[in-house]
Amino acid sequence: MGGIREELLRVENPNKSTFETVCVVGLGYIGLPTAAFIASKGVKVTGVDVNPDFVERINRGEVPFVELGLDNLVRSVVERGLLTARSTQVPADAYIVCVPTPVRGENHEVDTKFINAAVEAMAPHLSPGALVVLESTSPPGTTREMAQLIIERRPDLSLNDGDENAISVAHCPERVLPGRIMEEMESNDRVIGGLTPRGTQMAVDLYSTFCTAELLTTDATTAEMAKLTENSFRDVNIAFANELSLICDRLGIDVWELIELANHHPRVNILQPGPGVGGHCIAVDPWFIVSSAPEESKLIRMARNVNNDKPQWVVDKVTEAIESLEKPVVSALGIAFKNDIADLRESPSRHIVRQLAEENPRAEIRVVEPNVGELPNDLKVLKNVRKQDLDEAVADSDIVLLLVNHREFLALDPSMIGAKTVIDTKGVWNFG
Ligand code: SAJ
Repeated sequence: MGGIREELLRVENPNKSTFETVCVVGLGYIGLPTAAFIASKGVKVTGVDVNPDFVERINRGEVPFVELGLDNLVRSVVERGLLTARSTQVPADAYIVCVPTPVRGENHEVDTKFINAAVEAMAPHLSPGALVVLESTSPPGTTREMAQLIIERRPDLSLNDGDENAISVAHCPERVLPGRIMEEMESNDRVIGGLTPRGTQMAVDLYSTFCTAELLTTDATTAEMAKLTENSFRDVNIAFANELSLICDRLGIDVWELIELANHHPRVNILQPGPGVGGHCIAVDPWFIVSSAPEESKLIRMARNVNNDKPQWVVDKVTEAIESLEKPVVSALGIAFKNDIADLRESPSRHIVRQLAEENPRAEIRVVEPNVGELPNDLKVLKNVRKQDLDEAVADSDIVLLLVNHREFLALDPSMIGAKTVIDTKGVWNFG
């Protein structure tokens, strides 16, 4: 049954565009590469962002954040006149909404204010036949609510396939891994769910302009849930690894050796413990499932809490290690949310540095982060925190705290460590 259903869900990639103009709303980590990939296929793309600095820089062919290889693509489509950034929306055949969907409040509900603002600005430009795709990660039901908002603003339009004045609406969640966007944008399978069959088919046509992988079709609500499920799966599995790291620390077992051994079993594949889970996706999306079905989401909620508690556990470990030192110096290696990127959002390492400095005012924290020019403001304001180069920071410190497995840290010369205390939250060094 499952196999047959899967066959039915697959849609052949027609690889041709029926869209002459596309408007991508939100030019962040997802919107900008999406806009650039579509433009690279010869479609005229307008990218829209509320940040005037982003608009200016993109129109100069620059990428306002770090993503390997994206700068060449953006430069080329901007130079060829295929991608133009601006601060207001324009009439287009298709719209792709890639704005943030933060969580808010104690119940961790979604805040749709950016989607709503995007739709308010879009509504006056919509014509019958247009397609609107929501890419932003959202709780089940959000795409339908977005469509209803459009109709409230434009009662002259319809959501029913076949009506002369119909527009189409679909959800197509992004799935690319920051740091590998250039490869994954084209080659990751996509889940596409329209509110109507025509919405699904139009979105398949749009994404097939640049995505060479399978375009799997379903309804909008299942597509929304699929994305949340993927990230929750990872969160739950990382929580398992993080919980193991606490258990092993208590029992005097090397958790990384343990995981390596257990992973030799043909049906076991444990992820890696770390200082916590960061980024704007895995640390956030599971809450959308919890807030949609709080009674039933016991494991998903627990996993979130396990991962959220890990940074404080690391802070406590370092605090314990510096207790006997009069003027302790700690080198904190990495404040990005994961390796080899410059993204500091929801970063457990950044949180650990802040907490450590605040809880231990007599300690000096030397932060090493090769991927950013300067410290973010929340760390800059702390008197006992400053940024330093790797070699100097390690040489000056009593405790070396590895928080992110950046390539520069993996290559550290073990002789630099000597008799210093090492707290390796990623299990990448073997200096013992
Ligand atoms: N982490 C661990 N242990 C691991 C793996 C990851 O502690 O074994 C930590 C990382 O250090 C980081 C966090 O988890 O702090 C998340 O990193 P990640 O590389 O697992 O994922 P993201 O947040 O960069 O990207 C995820 C991806 N989702 C999945 O892998 C299911 C990506 O495909 C999504 O597009 C992205 O979320 C998103 O935008 O939703």
